[in-house]
Amino acid sequence: MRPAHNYGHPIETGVPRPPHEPMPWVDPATNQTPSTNIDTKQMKSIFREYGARAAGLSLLPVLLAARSWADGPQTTPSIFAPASTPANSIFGLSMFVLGITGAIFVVVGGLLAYAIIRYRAKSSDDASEPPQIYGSVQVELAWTVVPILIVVVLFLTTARIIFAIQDAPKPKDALDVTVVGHQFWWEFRYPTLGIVTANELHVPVSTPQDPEPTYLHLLSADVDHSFWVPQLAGKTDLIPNHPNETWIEPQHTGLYYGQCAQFCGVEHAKMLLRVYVDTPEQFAEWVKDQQQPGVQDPQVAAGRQIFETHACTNCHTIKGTAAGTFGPDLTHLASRATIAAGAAMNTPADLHEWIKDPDHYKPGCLMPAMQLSDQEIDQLVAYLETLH
Ligand code: HEC
Ligand SMILES: [Cu+2]
Repeated sequence: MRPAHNYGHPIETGVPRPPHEPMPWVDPATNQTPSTNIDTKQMKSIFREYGARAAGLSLLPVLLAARSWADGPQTTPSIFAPASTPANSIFGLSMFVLGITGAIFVVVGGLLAYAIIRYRAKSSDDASEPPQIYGSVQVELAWTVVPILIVVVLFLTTARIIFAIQDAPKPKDALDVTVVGHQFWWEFRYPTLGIVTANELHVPVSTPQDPEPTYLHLLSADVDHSFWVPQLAGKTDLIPNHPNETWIEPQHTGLYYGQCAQFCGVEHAKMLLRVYVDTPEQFAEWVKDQQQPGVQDPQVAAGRQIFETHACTNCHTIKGTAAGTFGPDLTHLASRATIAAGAAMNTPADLHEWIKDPDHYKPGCLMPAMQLSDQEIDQLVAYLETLH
């Protein structure tokens, strides 16, 4: 019998349980607990089955990190491929946190594996309990103080990055865009340029010679939404009556995908974002086009008339024709690649289907089917197609 400690009260160890106190799992015939020992063969097969998966999983962060070597936009956006200043800071922080938590994983997992293998049950064991040890000031201090220090370090680095992004001084020539979240689409207003558009944001690329970040003023027309373009910045919510700010500073041109990251209703998952990062020339040209009034092509007068004489005008703006604000501005609809916040492509066929039955692409969206004939819809589509 070896003495052990129970905070000063000696306890006996190595004593078999008294027979009058059978535990439910004790076999009454032998008065023994059934063996739960896993033999070496079983152990090997378990390792074979799960070991490879565990190894693969622990490699995951490394694989994901490797993706960041590919510059520029990705069709499946990843926070591990940052392409804008705030996203770069967040990526650096994530890697730091992954490094620390990865090291903890390796230490804890290693100790666990060591204990499992080194102290596994041997055939020579008598079924008695091993010596019980209670309390060790050193060990308890170590596993209290070390995690506290780790958490403090993680907290301070995270707070530093958050404040660095939030308090970044806004350069004078930064572009201002007001983003309004709607169920289930995005409105983009460029107050200094007099432009209103939807779902597809255009911003200029920012280079070291000519830094030009875009500051986004985030508002909501109805419920909570969240602006998230993973390669450009972290998520920021658009909250009714609580303006928020975020900014992006993309360093590579191209198309970046994002999406509303806050459940805002049935069609939340189809509230996609497209951010076009243009060269300064492309951007200037886009701005010039968007500042034009709506095209008035006499060849599609029939379609325009249908638009003007139906409720479309209550909800949509076409500069010079209608001034509704419930739905997206259609003045330059034809300049966009998609409709309905990325739910459908901007082709005549999809436009036709959309106007005929918006629920076909977005069940529960807030545009009603207008009960028009196919011929009327064709004329409408022909008109909308001219709105470059
Ligand atoms: C009750 C208001 C309402 C009426 C009436 C209405 N719409 Fe809409 N419309 C919307 C809303 C809201 C959206 C955005 C839907 C979404 O993406 O979830 C939309 C989206 C659209 C889009 C896609 C725009 C884009 O850039 O994504 C087109 C095109 C469109 N409407 C055309 C029409 C036409 C043509 C009519 C008349 C026949 C019409 N709408 C009538 C509210 C309306
Ligand atoms: Cu949303």
